[in-house]
Amino acid sequence: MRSDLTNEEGIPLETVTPRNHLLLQADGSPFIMLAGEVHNSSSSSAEYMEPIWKKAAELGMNSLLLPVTWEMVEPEEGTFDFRIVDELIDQARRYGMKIGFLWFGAWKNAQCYYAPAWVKTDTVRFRRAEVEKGKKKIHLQEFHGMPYTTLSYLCEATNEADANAFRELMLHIRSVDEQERTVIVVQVENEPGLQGAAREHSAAADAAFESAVPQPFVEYMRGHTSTMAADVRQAVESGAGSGNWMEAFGEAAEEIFSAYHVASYIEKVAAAGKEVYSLPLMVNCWLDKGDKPGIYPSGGPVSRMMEVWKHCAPSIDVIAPDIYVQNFCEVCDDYVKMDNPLFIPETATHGYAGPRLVYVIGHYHAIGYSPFGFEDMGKPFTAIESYLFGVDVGDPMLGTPQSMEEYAWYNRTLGSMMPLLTSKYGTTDLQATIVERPERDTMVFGEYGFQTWMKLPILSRKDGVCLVLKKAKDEFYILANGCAITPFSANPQKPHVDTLSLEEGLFQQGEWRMARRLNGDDVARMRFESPTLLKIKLFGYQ
Ligand code: N0T
Repeated sequence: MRSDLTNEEGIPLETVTPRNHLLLQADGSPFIMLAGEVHNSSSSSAEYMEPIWKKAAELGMNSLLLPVTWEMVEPEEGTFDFRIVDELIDQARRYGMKIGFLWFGAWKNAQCYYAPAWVKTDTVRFRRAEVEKGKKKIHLQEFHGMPYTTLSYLCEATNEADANAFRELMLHIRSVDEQERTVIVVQVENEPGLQGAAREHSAAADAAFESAVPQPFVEYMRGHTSTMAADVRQAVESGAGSGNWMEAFGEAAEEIFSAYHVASYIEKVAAAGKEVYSLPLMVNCWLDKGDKPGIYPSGGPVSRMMEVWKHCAPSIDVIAPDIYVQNFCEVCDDYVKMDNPLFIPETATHGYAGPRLVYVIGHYHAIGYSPFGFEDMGKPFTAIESYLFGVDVGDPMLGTPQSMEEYAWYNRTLGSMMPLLTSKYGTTDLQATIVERPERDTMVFGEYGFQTWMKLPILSRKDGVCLVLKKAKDEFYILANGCAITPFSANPQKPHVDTLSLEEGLFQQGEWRMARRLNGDDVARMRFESPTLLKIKLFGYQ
């Protein structure tokens, strides 16, 4: 009997706070995107996409994240061409899948790669950012001298043109898809922000930075310090409470200034689209890793600027992290503050991809998870991928691509449980543990609990994961891999537990189908070395 994990009312101490989890809908029901994001150039051609849809289907995915680019849909100002959008929607329907479109507008990885030629060439009307005084093109030292330029977040004309194109895109999607709803979410821009400096340095930017911060914004920031990153909070609290950006926000002023303007820009784009077709909208970010703003895109929707973004961009429903770093769970923790639903639009395709998928659904009740460049899953990593994924040859999980067979099993199994899973979202009836968090190896569900073991002398796996869903007070579904499980009682009146039945099986058309009845050694050890779905019934007694 373990009572240490519940409070006096018997409420588990580690609870899931209800959030806006059921945001995404497909075919009239809540939907978790078991997705993949294609490489940047794949979705510019339906023909090129054909085998990629096939691979997605083989991988058990239910949706894809696909770039739609400004340069392709508005090649000349005011002339729109949505053929590629229609073709992608047709393909998705043929494969029975949903789409999240990624609007590659003014920003793509903090640059303006995807702005149409008529925008790129009119540098007077569509001003570039001055990263350094008088310099619109610099070479980023941190990225091997990579040339860098981007559009100014202070340029009205760019903002209007971008918003107009996005409105046309959303209008078009509505006209072809409002009935079927193949497109269920849209990401506005991609990893926005400014690189090379914490803020722009044109004369106009300097003047804006010197002028008074809108007072309601200062007050909002001072009223929202409880969720802020420590250094941001300190800067905001030690600020003067009014005045120019430096006076109001001290050390954090330049990043907050950029976030304010980037978020306000994107709000205009998002609102223009939402007004004509109200789909859930998200933004994604290039993470900060303790480095200075400008090394990561300054003003981008990183968790340390989430307070700014939630205030300035109310049309954005989700702030989503692109996670290639190894402290994956810590990053997730940062992105569920302020009731932000967890959506991972990009992550690495190495060996942790599968267990992390299970964990984000079980623990964070994530609404979407999508390995990036999934069309290469199963192939050896390229040099660029090794760099991006932080591949460490000493860690076989990082050095090895995710097994496709296993990933497909996870997707299919989670997909088959969709209505059950979503019915438990926002409640403590759905929990998970993962090998990456050995200190959180226990789950309590009212009268019963489960202790999971992922590192034992006889079992030491790096992909251990366990998701538990409470079906009835003494009955549970368990999705497990690389772990051993011990059920226990959390009821002081009935401290002992027997396992009445343990079945291995799967869901078919929403019905549980037993494949094997497990007992004897299999109940004694309850150890699962390959992905397994179980149904267990427990009995507590004195
Ligand atoms: C991602 C992807 C794609 C220290 C990179 C991650 C995708 C974009 N950017 O392959 O380009 O479209 O959103 C940026 C992370 C850079 C970290 C630098 C390594």
